[in-house]
Amino acid sequence: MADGNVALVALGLAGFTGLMVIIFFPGVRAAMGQMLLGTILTLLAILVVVTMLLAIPGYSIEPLLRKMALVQTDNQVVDFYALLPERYRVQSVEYMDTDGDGQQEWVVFYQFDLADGRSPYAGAIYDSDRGNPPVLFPYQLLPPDRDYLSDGFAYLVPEDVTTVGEQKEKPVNELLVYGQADSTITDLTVFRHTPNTFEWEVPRDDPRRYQPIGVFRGDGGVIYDPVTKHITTTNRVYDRSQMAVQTVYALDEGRGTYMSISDPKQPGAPISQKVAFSFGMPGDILDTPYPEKIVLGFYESLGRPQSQSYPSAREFLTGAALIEYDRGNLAFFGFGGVDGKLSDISEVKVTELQYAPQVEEFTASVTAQGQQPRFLIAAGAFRALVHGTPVSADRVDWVTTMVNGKWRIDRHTHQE
Ligand SMILES: [Ca+2]
Ligand SMILES: [Ca+2]
Repeated sequence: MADGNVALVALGLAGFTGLMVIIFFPGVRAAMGQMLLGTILTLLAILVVVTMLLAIPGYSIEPLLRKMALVQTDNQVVDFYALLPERYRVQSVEYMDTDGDGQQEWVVFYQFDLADGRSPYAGAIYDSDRGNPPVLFPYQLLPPDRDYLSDGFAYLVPEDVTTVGEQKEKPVNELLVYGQADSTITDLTVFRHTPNTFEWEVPRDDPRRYQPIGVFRGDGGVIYDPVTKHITTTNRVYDRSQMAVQTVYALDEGRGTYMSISDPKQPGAPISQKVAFSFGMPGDILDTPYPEKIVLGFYESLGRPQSQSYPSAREFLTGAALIEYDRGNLAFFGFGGVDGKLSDISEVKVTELQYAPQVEEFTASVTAQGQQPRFLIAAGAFRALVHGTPVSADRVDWVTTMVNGKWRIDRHTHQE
């Protein structure tokens, strides 16, 4: 019996027992009557409140957010819900010091509608440190190539990324603006406060007061590492095999930016890039026929400590590959000209991985088990450490074959 059915039967029995008690015990019946009355009154009260809320035209959760935003801003109350025209739907207001002057500003994230029907998030920092009397002026938080921050929920995290352009005694946090869709951070824009007017001037936002020094997107995630200041993006590329390209960018410490010198609208060249599993290597990897997945699994297992959760590098292999693996033939696996053993290899990074779906099942091989489908994979470039020294490996083409119910790889010899 399903859990739900058991619960229903239990509920039925409880109801029946209750009914019997009420019918045969007058004292209990009187007490139950009071409880019932209380319950009905409570339900009625809830009904009245809900009806009234629904009846008020334009009622939404907004007044609550609005109240929270007002509470957050101490005694300096600005109601951005009233200030902004209706097409800017305020989503959050925070009150923090974003320019290091000891005074707090308002960080306002809002949504607006694009012609294509999307409602992305945009943001602005409202400051009142200019003008006499002061004006409340919005400084936009904008990436260089578009007029919004993210399609997902946006929020700001202050973080000291760089000190370039700052006075030693007056450090300023940079602003990390994340965009999050479902549970994945898909956007990260890093802003640096750059004074653009003198205190006695009227405020303006051209050039921008908060300049983007890093703009990153990744449909599989974007991560900032506060220790190395590296930013890693994950972009899914081989959807069928849940594989992604992971790209790592480093801060240009001298210039205080992640952006390229030649094209300030783009991040500079990454410091490393590799093909990886979007969600880590699947434990049942040898049960799936996708050749790109098995080749990546093999190279990830090569030079990695043995684990209970994954097959060892040897288990990925069949045929000549298995024999050469046992002989420790590095050249067979692409490491030609490298002096060492397979166990000397560590930190293998697959930098390119191609598969050729159009030639899959190009031939059926005759094996001891009879005819088996075979799949062709061309593994592109990869890098690794041998004795701790980085080496680039030669391209190796692989074929997958089903052996004893598991998918395995052997080198493709171009003789078919
Ligand atoms: Ca401030
Ligand atoms: Ca700083």
